[in-house]
Amino acid sequence: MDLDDVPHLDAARLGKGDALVVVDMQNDFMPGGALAVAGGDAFLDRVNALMSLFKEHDLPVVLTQDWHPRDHDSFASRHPGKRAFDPYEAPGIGPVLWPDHVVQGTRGAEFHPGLDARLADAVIRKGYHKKTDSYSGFLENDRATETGLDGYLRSRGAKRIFICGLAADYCVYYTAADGAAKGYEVVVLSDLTRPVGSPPDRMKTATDDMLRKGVRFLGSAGIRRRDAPA
Ligand code: VGL
Ligand code: ZN
Repeated sequence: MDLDDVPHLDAARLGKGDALVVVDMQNDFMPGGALAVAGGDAFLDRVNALMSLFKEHDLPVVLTQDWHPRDHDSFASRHPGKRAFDPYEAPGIGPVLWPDHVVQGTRGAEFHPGLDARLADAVIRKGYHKKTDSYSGFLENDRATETGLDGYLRSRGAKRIFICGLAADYCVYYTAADGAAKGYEVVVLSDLTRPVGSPPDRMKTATDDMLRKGVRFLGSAGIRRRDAPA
């Protein structure tokens, strides 16, 4: 199923135990970037407003930051004869290879200047082990190595996490699926994310899997303040 066709919640009222996770809103994933996601910069203001709203409620706001060494094994440039977006499967790498992106210390790895990163309580970096990718904000692609996000959210008392950011069919998808597997109530903000779209059916498969795993979907306009009238 496509993200637009998925059944959505009507609304969600913010309260104790809620947290916001903003995934990989970095220059390289924005239009013009090394691994550009179409429309990736179209909802920065909404994300800023949402971060402010969570802060007002004293609820945790976490950013994830994809953060690769310059010779990361997920880069097609490391594999002779391969090109970006070519299919490739190896332990911790795949299902496709990527253009070089979010290399540590480069401008492409920085958060988009339109994202107000001052509003975040914590930044969790991921993808820094050369031989293993990390799509999920929780677990690397070996499906075992923790990033620390779960520990952070748990120690802040989070029970329900709202997820937005890039990209819908990779890092948002895996973060949502892993969050659900770890026992969080997971709500993906479907208007505040966009897919890479490679391979082409990727978003459909990802959406079906999120549904199977109990992830729920909401438009960000459905988020209600704690004290809003019913
Ligand atoms: C991502 C592909 C490679 C993402 C990161 O943020 O979704 N996708 N690295
Ligand atoms: Zn990456």
